[in-house]
Amino acid sequence: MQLERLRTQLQHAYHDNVRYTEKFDSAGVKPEDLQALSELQHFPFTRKVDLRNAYPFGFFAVGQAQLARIHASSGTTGQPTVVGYTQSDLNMWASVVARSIYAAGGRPGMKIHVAYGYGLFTGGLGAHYGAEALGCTVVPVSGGQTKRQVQLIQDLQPDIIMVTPSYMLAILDEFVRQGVDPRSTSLKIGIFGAEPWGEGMRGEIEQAFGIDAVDIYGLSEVMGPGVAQECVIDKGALTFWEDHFYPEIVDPESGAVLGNGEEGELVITSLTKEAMPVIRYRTGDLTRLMEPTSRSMRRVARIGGRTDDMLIVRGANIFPSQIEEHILSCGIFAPHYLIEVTRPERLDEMRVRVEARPGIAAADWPAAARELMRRVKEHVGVSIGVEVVEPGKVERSDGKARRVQDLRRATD
Ligand code: DLL
Repeated sequence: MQLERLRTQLQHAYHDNVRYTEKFDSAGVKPEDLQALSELQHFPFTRKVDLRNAYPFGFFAVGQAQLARIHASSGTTGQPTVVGYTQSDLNMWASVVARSIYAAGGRPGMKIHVAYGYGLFTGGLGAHYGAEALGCTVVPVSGGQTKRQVQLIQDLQPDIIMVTPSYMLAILDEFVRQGVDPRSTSLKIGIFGAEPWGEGMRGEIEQAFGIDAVDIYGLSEVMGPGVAQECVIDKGALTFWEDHFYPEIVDPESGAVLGNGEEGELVITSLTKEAMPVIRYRTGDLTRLMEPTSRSMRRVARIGGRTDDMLIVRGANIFPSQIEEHILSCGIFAPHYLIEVTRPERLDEMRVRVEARPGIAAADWPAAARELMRRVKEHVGVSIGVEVVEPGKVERSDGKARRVQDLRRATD
């Protein structure tokens, strides 16, 4: 089925979008050349910069009148990219999100509080229509107004919340501030994504709310949330919805396709999209492919970082998620932090500003800071400075959190 769909998708891209015609022609490949899935590796990559250069509609493969909706990527790493959907694309999207919610433990009739942002960002509306397609009751709250989020969770009694993990932490703060026990709510499941979050963060959220926290992955260029989903009965990796999205893992440097189990950059080809087929899209996300378990499709490991948020500090490669794991394993610090990288003289310096958990005496901060420095030095291989601040002093986000401030570029 994948092969058949892939051949049709390549035909559609090649014949209905001039940029793909040019790309395929200059690589000397034709859709009908493809006889086996593995031959996809001979087709050219599509990169974010290609989409940017074609801003806004240059990668669309249907006429405007056939478009049912337009979204745009969050633009966290530059100019946004615009993406389009036909009605059939929207139906497919809703069906994979419905499947994702089901794998997360959701069932028809359950109530879902959606606190992903509604608007051009794909999170809110993507979750919304998937939840409706599954037969759930949707509460379309969107992000922000944290006090009201807490109120609505208490009053409307949702079973599931869909939100970025960092905004879930802001909601947690608000529960604590109001003196309401977060374990007393009706919530059973949280479906978190749109940014990296590690096992430490999972433990933090599951414990605080008494819920199952599962991971949802996706990106606007490919569709939005619901490209892959962690099953609640089998946490640790995400089932990739391979009937609609074909995954490859490539070496980020050479672009060579890597084997199952090897860590590299995730490349995705859509199999059934109409408005904007994507062929070998370089996601920038680092992961590896794994064998299926509870469901028949292959899985991907949780995404700990992107090729472009890897920090190179004094020659060492570091992902913010690595620092996060050590922050949380200390037991003294809250999951609110900002990593600042500077180059005051000729050498890079990395400083972590992190909040102490409420109730930890300030007298205990210096020892905890030293312990964090020691662990990071030992396990990540880099010396850092640690500044411990009071609870609430690190800026909260109501969407994707900003974890890194790299001030080196300004001084280069
Ligand atoms: O973030 C779509 C989405 C919405 C996914 C809600 C999940 C939930 P973009 O704004 O285009 O789309 O950003 C996509 O976010 O390439 C990853 O780098 C990152 N990302 C998304 N989900 C995860 C995840 C949405 N579960 C970019 N873990 C992707 C780690 C994630 N990173």
